[in-house]
Amino acid sequence: MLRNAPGSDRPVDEIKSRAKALRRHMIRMSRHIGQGYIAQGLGIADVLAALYFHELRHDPANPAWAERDRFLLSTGHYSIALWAALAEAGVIPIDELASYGLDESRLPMSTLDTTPGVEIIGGSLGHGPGQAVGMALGQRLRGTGARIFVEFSDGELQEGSTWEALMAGASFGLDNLVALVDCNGIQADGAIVIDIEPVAAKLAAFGWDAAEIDGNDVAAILDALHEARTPNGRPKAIVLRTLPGCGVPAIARREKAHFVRVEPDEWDVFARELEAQP
Ligand SMILES: Cc1ncc(C[n+]2csc(CCOP(=O)(O)OP(=O)(O)O)c2C)c(N)n1
Ligand SMILES: [Mg+2]
Repeated sequence: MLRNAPGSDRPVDEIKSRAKALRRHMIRMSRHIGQGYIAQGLGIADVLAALYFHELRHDPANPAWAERDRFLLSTGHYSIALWAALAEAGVIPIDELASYGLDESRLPMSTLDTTPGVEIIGGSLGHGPGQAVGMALGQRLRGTGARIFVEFSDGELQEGSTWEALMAGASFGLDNLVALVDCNGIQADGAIVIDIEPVAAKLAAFGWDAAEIDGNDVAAILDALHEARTPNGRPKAIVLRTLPGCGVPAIARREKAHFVRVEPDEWDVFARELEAQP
């Protein structure tokens, strides 16, 4: 069964409730190990909900379907969000989420492509965009009509390989390629080190159709994804301004949000705060 074929109406409320379900999964997943890359996962939840429950042409029962659209998570450490999305979509069992980050788990803290639904190995930052360009070119040569969506981060915008890939994507005219640039304002120990702004203008100067939106605004995400379907010979970029910890104020307020360590009594607070969000 094919799901989420492009062209359907924009189901804002359904995507919001899917995003909340993803956040709920993530809080549960990290609870038993007391830590994880939770803030980034919560920040990117709205985008993944929009992709897996509206935009991507994919088949959860057959994640290796050759003509599927591909979603590449370049920031492997955001895996918690991908596991939640794949489970919610029915690609992996929801019960398996309890193994997040444990030895021998198929759901490690950084992605491995041996897990169903995962397109690339993440973790070594700066490699997703280049692989996405190769895949988009390959799918175009095969004439499958498949589109490639690649997420990468503001941290990765400080790596030369990212800009080489961006240049190549435009040079090849890959309008089946969509970059989802997660600008969450942090990189590891704190704020962004090298000034990367103005991101959207730089992407446009590199030949991409670039939009910039609030990455936690579901209606804006769906609109931008819809706009990115335009087959005009230029790759598409959506710059997402996301809030680390979005949906759980007690996490969003943390000064050090890159790797969150949690005291046992904080989990119930997180869960309550999430459910209290509209
Ligand atoms: C090539 C490479 N260099 C360094 C690291 C170590 N590292 C892991 S996450 C991270 C932060 C990068 O910033 P960003 O991708 O924006 O992540 P965020 O802090 O927003 O989660 C770094 C430097 C890495 N994984 N790969
Ligand atoms: Mg970042």
